Amino acid sequence: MSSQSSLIIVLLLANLLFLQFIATSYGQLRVDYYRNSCPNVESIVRAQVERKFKQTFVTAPATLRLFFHDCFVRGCDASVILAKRNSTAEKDNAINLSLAGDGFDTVIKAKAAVDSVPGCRNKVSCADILAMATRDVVALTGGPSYEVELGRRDGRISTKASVRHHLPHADFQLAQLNAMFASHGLTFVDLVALSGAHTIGFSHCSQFSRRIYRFRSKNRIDPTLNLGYAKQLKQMCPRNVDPRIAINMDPTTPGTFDNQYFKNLQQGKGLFTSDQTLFTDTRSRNLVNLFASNSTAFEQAFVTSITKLGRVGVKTGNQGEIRRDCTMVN
Ligand code: HEM
Ligand SMILES: *[C@@H]1O[C@H](CO)[C@@H](O)[C@H](O)[C@H]1NC(C)=O
Ligand SMILES: *[C@@H]1O[C@H](CO)[C@@H](O)[C@H](O)[C@H]1NC(C)=O
Ligand SMILES: CC(=O)N[C@H]1CO[C@H](CO)[C@@H](O)[C@@H]1O
Repeated sequence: MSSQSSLIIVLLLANLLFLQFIATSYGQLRVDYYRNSCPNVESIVRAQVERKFKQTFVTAPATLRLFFHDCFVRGCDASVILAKRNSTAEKDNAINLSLAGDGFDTVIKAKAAVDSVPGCRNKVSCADILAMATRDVVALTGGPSYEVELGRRDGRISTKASVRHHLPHADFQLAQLNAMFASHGLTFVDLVALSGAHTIGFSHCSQFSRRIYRFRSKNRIDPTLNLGYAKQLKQMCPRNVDPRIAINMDPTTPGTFDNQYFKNLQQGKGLFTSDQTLFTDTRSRNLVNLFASNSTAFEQAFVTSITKLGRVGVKTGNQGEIRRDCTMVN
């Protein structure tokens, strides 16, 4: 072998080693990430989530939505939980005004429980606790159980301004929703499956009042809305309603994580434009029909998609930190 070709081989090997190094330092999430450092972390988190869920049902939708918002803004790094005294953090953005406090509280209580176990202290990230708590609330409300990937590190940056272009709005149509999900590496199937999260939880009237009172700036009701449902919505959300009033997003089985959301869409009972468009638009209608008719298909798709959501922009290895207090950088 010439010295030139052995040099090439050495360089190739070095290159491989370097690639390997990059692969491990950016890492992959793993279900058994805390096996040695905090082996009981999942049961510790679950016990706290169950306790809080027994105190208030809102624990479930609030935690699930918090996870979504966290992952869509700067990746799943618990940046949404950071607070700043001057109200310039992500959670201070208007769109987060409606994030129920119980989601934050769930993570903070679970973190305290984890850190009360001496071996686990300061070993488990707030981002992972939110991911575990999300899995737990889905199961607690009757949804599928799944293994949750772990190993996320917490971010150090949270700004109000970063929220604007990263979260979808209730008046988005399919193309806008698709574009936003695609920008986070999520597909059209992920969009439809994850929207099924609206099978639990609450919305303030302002999110859809245009659909029942001023559709396209006229004194009209959105024609894609079921008329009977629109009338009920008007009763629950009269003009000049108290802005704190929130109503069930799934009018049929509000307390259960099931595929009723998709059946509602078939009947024109999607609360937001962003919900109803999934059925109105023929490009996604077949998928809605599938999830409406086959709850196993929905549950499998949801698990796949929420696992993908949990990988969006994660920080691993030496990136970020393990926050000691979920509301503050170390
Ligand atoms: C597809 C685009 C989406 C849009 C436009 C959207 C929009 C909204 C809006 C406007 C609310 C009501 C907020 C309020 O008035 O309090 C809401 C609630 C909620 N969203 Fe979404 N969302 C979307 C996707 C998702 C996803 C992917 C998830 C989770 C995987 C999710 C989970 C929830 C939950 C659980 C609630 C209820 C929160 C509570 O009761 O505290 N949403 N969403
Ligand atoms: C708000 O506080 C943070 C630190 O908590 C600081 O980095 C930021 O510059 C402040 N922003 C304003 C507008 O004062
Ligand atoms: C429902 O979906 C599951 C999972 O995709 C599939 O295995 C099953 O055959 C479907 N059931 C029906 C009745 O189509
Ligand atoms: C849950 C939560 O922290 N909500 C905050 C959202 O932002 C407003 C200020 O813009 C705060 O008053 C809320 O407490």
